Amino acid sequence: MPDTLQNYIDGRWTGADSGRTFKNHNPAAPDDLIGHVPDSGAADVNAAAQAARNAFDSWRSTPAPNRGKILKASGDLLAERKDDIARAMTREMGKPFFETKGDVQEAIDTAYYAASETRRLFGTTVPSELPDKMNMAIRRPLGVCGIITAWNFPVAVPSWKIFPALAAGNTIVFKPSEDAPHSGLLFVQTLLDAGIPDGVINVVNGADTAGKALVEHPEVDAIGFTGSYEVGTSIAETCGRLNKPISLEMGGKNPMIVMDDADLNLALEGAIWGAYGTTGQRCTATSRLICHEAVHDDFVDMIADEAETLVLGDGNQDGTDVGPLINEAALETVHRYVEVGKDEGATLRFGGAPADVDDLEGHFYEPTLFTDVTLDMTIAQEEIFGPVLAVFEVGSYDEAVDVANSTRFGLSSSIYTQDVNKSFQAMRDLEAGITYVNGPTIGAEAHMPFGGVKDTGNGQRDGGYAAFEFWTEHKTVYIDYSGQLQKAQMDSVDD
Ligand code: UN1
Repeated sequence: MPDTLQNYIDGRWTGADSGRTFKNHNPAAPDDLIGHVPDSGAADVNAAAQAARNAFDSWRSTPAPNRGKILKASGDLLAERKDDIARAMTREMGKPFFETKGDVQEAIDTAYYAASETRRLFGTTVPSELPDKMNMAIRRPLGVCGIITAWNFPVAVPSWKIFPALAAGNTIVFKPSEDAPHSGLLFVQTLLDAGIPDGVINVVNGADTAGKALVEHPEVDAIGFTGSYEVGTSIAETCGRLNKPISLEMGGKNPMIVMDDADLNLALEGAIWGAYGTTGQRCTATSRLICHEAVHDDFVDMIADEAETLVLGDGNQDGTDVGPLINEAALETVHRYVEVGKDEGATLRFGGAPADVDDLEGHFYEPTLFTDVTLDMTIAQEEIFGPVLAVFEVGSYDEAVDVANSTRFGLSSSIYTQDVNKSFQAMRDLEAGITYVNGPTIGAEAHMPFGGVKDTGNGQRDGGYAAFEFWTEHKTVYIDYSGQLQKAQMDSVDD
């Protein structure tokens, strides 16, 4: 008997006001029904936003280190429940157990990082222009924050936004992805068990209707979004009209450059896990390999041999390397891109078809590689979000950088080289929010800024102190202890 999942509003588990639900399946075995999920609408969002508003005063007035204690306890409890949450996450969204454990670990790291930051949350004190006067700027929370996230990192990515937002004194309405609601609920349940007070975090499940109502709700002061470019920019338009701050993390088309002097065995592991890990369903996935002509043929052969050893299957089975795509629509999209790649003249070196996996009806797709890719091709430009690697052959570092920078996205990037000068040039030259040297394009750490340039984002960052810069605003305070009216501009005008 599958579970009925619920919303969490004002300290209570509840269904959608309309009574409507949708089904949540295991992508490795679609007959495995995980649960019925509330299909929420404006009434549910309204109740959640009001609850978050009512809880805001008391939460923001709680001393920040006390908020930090609850976040620390959340991290401890996530660590205790790590395997259980990871098992449920694998069942729900398909990536292998070793990867879902990593997903929960990112949330644990973020909890500890955000908890520690509650003892800093530094503002600034600066000298005044005037005698007997002090100036400072302190950080304040934004208010009620709406969090809308994708299914591929269903605990880590919400945690990147929710923990710093809570640490800073905001309250939350969280809409997990409709493709991974169970993981989101297990995450929130853990925070509640760690002591987050009623109303401080609320969960509204659903799809576009719930998301739209959340963005438009007048009590929601700011939005954090991770997902597609199309949805992100349409939300941003609404936020622009309503004058709400928004932090956007959207697509990637992440290049890995392999130079002629690279350690090819090291680069091989990076390419395999960057391109085919998580079935390519990361915004940081390595989707373009830019190979120096001196090593191109050998390196492509190495990838072909290694990719053959990858075991596709149910991520909860020992030995599985690569799980399914998230749903049927994703499988169709990936396959369509592969067909377009062939039509436009790229050479399909291996893969290129849905994969049969014993006894499983899931949405499996073969690890796929195209060579002879040129910049004008669709597979060179668009985010496929599947296990498809497009290989370019280049003659020089400058050409490699030109190819790397010739997309509209700019999230992650990587270069494999032994040349220290080339490494530093790449750090400078690659148009991306993240550059790895001798590592794949994946593997962000919780206390570092995470996000991208160009069409990947809007200048905001998750992760590290940068996240606090988004989830707080400054209040500037002047304290005059001279006992008289001092006029800064007038007194200094003659200087
Ligand atoms: C994402 O795909 O949205 O750096 C996030 C990484 C992971 C996070 C990916 N830690 O690849």
